[in-house]
Amino acid sequence: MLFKSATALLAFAGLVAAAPSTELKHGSANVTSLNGEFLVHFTFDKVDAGMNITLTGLKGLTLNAAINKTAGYEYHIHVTPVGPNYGCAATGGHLDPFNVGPAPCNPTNLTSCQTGDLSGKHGNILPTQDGTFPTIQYIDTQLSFTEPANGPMVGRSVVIHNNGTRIACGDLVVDGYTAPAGNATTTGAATKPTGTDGKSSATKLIGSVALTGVVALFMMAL
Ligand SMILES: *[C@@H]1O[C@H](CO)[C@@H](O)[C@H](O)[C@H]1NC(C)=O
Ligand SMILES: *[C@@H]1O[C@H](CO)[C@@H](O)[C@H](O)[C@H]1NC(C)=O
Ligand SMILES: *[C@@H]1O[C@H](CO)[C@@H](O)[C@H](O)[C@H]1NC(C)=O
Ligand SMILES: *[C@@H]1O[C@H](CO)[C@@H](O)[C@H](O)[C@H]1NC(C)=O
Ligand SMILES: *[C@@H]1O[C@H](CO)[C@@H](O)[C@H](O)[C@H]1NC(C)=O
Ligand SMILES: *[C@@H]1O[C@H](CO)[C@@H](O)[C@H](O)[C@H]1NC(C)=O
Ligand SMILES: [Cu+2]
Repeated sequence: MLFKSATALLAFAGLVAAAPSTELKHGSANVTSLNGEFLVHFTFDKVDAGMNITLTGLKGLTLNAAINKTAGYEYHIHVTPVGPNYGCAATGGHLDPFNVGPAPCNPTNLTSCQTGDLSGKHGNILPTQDGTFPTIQYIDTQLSFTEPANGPMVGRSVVIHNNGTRIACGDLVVDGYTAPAGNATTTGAATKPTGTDGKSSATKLIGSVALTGVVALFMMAL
């Protein structure tokens, strides 16, 4: 009798739990600079092993740009959405629900990596002559649309840097996700916004003065 009712209760609980939720399975981001000269399309698909991520480089990551070409482009999931006019500064720090901090990520030891440090774990994007690159694809085992409770991958943004400077950003839009009422930003805890670029703001200012072209235009827009 007890067994029977427990089974019924479990079945009922299962129905209740399954019915109202839209499963979050797919997200995407168009990461661009203000003037649109720089564009990378990201997709995020939930798979058994984690998150299947693709980057399609549409334009702008050219060898001709006034950037540090050796460094290539670092990119991360940042905690808050992009501000008005592609305000990449509004995106806060890296998604870091386990408070790893900005120390270098060792991709063979994921506990040393911030969850949102995608290039730390999977490598920087390298510039090419025409500014496009073959699609990059990998599976990240740490990211999830629902876990951990204090730092899921919803309500976030993706930011691309060169040599620490934020050069492009875009909101990470997850199909079926609605931000909590009255809160268009995030659902969870995040890292401290300071220091995550590995540079002081004074250094960034000096760097931006030296840069020209798309990067300089973008920094002016900030
Ligand atoms: C990205 O850009 C494409 C093409 O303009 C558009 O269809 C899509 O809705 C955009 N996605 C996001 C998340 O903004
Ligand atoms: C990940 O995405 C790529 C590109 O869409 C696809 O070819 C591959 O089969 C996917 N991997 C898994 C495990 O779903
Ligand atoms: C890269 O960053 C370093 C250290 O912050 C700075 O000294 C250098 O000028 C930067 N280089 C470029 C090309 O932006
Ligand atoms: C360019 O970036 C590389 C790798 O981060 C760094 O070692 C080098 O010092 C940088 N060069 C300049 C001129 O800033
Ligand atoms: C992995 O990284 C963590 C955090 O930095 C560190 O405490 C731990 O010792 C590292 N493990 C190995 C095997 O290197
Ligand atoms: C929105 O979320 C942030 C981060 O969790 C929180 O600090 C803030 O109070 C929330 N705002 C509203 C209006 O709920
Ligand atoms: Cu970043």
